[in-house]
Amino acid sequence: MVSLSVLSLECVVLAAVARAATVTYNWNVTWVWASPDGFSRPVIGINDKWPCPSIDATAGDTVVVNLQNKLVNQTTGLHFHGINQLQTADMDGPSGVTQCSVPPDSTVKYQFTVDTPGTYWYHSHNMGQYPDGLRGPLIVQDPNDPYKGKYDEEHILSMSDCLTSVRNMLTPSNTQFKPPIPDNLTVNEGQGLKIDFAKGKTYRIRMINYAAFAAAMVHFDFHTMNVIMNDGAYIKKEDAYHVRLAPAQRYDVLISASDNDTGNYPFLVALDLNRDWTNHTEPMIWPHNYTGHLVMDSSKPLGKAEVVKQWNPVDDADFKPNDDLAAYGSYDKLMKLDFKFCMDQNGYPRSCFNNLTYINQQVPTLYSAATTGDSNTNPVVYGQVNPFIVDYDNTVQIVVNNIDNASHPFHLHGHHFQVLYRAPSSAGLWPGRDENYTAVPPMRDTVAVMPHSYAVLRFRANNPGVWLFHCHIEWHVEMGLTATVIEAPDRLRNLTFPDDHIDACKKTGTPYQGNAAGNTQNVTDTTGYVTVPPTTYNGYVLSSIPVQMVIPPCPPTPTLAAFSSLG
Ligand SMILES: *[C@@H]1O[C@H](CO)[C@@H](O)[C@H](O)[C@H]1NC(C)=O
Ligand SMILES: *[C@@H]1O[C@H](CO)[C@@H](O)[C@H](O)[C@H]1NC(C)=O
Ligand SMILES: *[C@@H]1O[C@H](CO)[C@@H](O)[C@H](O)[C@H]1NC(C)=O
Ligand SMILES: *[C@@H]1O[C@H](CO)[C@@H](O)[C@H](O)[C@H]1NC(C)=O
Ligand SMILES: *[C@@H]1O[C@H](CO)[C@@H](O)[C@H](O)[C@H]1NC(C)=O
Ligand SMILES: *[C@@H]1O[C@H](CO)[C@@H](O)[C@H](O)[C@H]1NC(C)=O
Ligand SMILES: *[C@@H]1O[C@H](CO)[C@@H](O)[C@H](O)[C@H]1NC(C)=O
Ligand SMILES: *[C@@H]1O[C@H](CO)[C@@H](O)[C@H](O)[C@H]1NC(C)=O
Ligand SMILES: *[C@@H]1O[C@H](CO)[C@@H](O)[C@H](O)[C@H]1NC(C)=O
Ligand SMILES: *[C@@H]1O[C@H](CO)[C@@H](O)[C@H](O)[C@H]1NC(C)=O
Ligand SMILES: *[C@@H]1O[C@H](CO)[C@@H](O)[C@H](O)[C@H]1NC(C)=O
Ligand SMILES: [Cu+2]
Repeated sequence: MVSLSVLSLECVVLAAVARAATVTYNWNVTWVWASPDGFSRPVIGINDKWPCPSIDATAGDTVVVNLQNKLVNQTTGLHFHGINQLQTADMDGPSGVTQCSVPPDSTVKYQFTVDTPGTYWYHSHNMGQYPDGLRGPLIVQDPNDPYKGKYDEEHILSMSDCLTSVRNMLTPSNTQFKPPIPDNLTVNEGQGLKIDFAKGKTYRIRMINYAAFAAAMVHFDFHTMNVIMNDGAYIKKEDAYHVRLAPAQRYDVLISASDNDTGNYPFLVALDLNRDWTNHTEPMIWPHNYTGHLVMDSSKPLGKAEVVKQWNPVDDADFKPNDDLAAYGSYDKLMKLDFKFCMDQNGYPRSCFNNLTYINQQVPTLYSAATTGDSNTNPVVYGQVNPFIVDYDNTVQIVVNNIDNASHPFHLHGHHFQVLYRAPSSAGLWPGRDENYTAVPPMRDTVAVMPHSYAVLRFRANNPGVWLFHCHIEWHVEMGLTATVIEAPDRLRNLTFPDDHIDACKKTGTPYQGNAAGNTQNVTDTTGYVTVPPTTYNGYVLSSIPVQMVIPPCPPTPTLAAFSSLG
């Protein structure tokens, strides 16, 4: 385990009030046949089952996941989305960042404390792999829930888009940066969700968007949602008729069965593939709708969801944090990120921050920070991972200028950030003046930035580690839309890492010390750095499903035929 010299006061207080337990999961990552959208296909599951199980813990608990990779010839790994990993930066999970990817037949242990209650999720952060199925809920219960007593039951409502192939996106011919378009939509990894709904009861619905590409709109017929939490941060209760979840976002909402409720109430989830849902002058498409039901009387018909003529989701930038925490004062460090699509040296479509695309290096970035001594404050040692060095306790302002014509959801690891301002579509670039920001802004871990516009975020650098900031559209991650926060490098020197994590590197001959290329003698010597993005795309490798998967009987379907033609 990492041991850092910092301890957050908040964390100590929380840990003291909760009776901390350890919850342990022994998971083999395995291929499984499933048919989430009616077509049978191999997916990545856990212990030969899919959907993947949830991690259930209480604030203050220690979570242990013993993960064995049984994917035969694919690497893997897990990231715990939204968990701050305070003092356990090496447990965050992204491959090439906080660990080496886990080779087949290897086991690694993840161990960390969950100090902040809320609705989170875990997913592979390796080779664009989570759209193949390796994802699940991570729920941290709160003994001191401010909404305790305000609801009777809770349910998870996850949603995902379904896709068959992404390879055609990452070819030189794709000069328009066209994304792969989802074929369908699933809720709770399947179809036909019914939630029992009883008079007089209030339900907490924990919504999680697992999608690789699409946002989702949600509406409940005849029932108002009271949003109480966004991305694991409590907000003051806010009424909503529609909510929009960008990929990776979560909302916890309360829904009450009123006294006059008698029937069954449909709810609608619609994939939002539009560039800009706020721009009503653009034609909108809604190609995939899903209807589920709140069921009060199963002898009555379930009913069809009402047609939503225009989606008007509640504006999450207007939410108020429940703890009234004011915006952090003036910042010490500015991370200004101009995002646009770009081309690499080989003419492949990529995504750039400040004209540079993220390129995975040989040595995981955290391992470089730990083994390059005083030089770890020099961005040169990390290679082209768009590194930003911030000092301990700095207030950091992130400005994202979205120069693209679609909205993109940006996610920061290791922190909740404040959303000081999200400018409307077509507002242009950040003017460089800090004016008109929200005094008491909402906090979350993923924010949708509008097209041709910008957002201003702040966080307090009180969590030494190496944390990614990236678009959560999985294709854009593969295209390099990532920056790296090197937080408090002076406190990362000489960190030690668990043997099983280092063994994962040794097994594949991956260097785990020194600069980005593993140079330990002269850490500013950039020889061996990866400066050209890969031209073969290994993520989402449906074509490399091991042969033995084909042995179980499975009806030939159009989708399967598509798999085999990928090879
Ligand atoms: C989406 O999934 C539903 C339920 O399995 C299925 O009925 C429908 O045909 C699918 N749509 C497409 C476009 O594949
Ligand atoms: C994981 O696989 C190993 C064999 O490699 C087996 O012994 C073990 O029981 C499996 N664990 C679970 C939880 O299925
Ligand atoms: C939006 O951007 C895409 C990709 O850069 C481009 O193909 C498309 O023409 C743009 N659309 C508009 C309306 O500018
Ligand atoms: C129940 O009554 C309330 C208050 O009159 C009304 O707002 C609501 O729409 C009713 N619900 C249904 C399902 O008719
Ligand atoms: C989905 O629902 C919207 C209305 O909310 C409708 O305009 C659209 O045609 C529907 N799409 C399909 C494929 O049924
Ligand atoms: C990116 O490149 C463009 C065109 O060369 C240039 O105008 C712009 O200033 C560059 N942006 C940054 C942040 O370096
Ligand atoms: C809305 O879309 C239209 C057509 O693409 C575009 O011309 C206009 O600038 C957009 N408006 C805003 C506010 O983004
Ligand atoms: C702040 O608001 C004022 C008044 O609406 C406006 O004049 C000014 O341009 C705004 N500043 C920024 C940076 O948007
Ligand atoms: C880190 O280890 C090196 C080599 O053992 C040692 O010289 C240095 O003092 C250590 N630094 C810290 C901050 O402990
Ligand atoms: C380390 O490498 C850099 C870049 O190649 C070079 O400029 C520098 O002189 C080297 N330092 C030593 C001590 O060799
Ligand atoms: C995995 O195995 C399959 C055949 O079983 C092969 O086609 C594929 O290339 C392999 N993938 C990798 C990444 O080695
Ligand atoms: Cu994106």
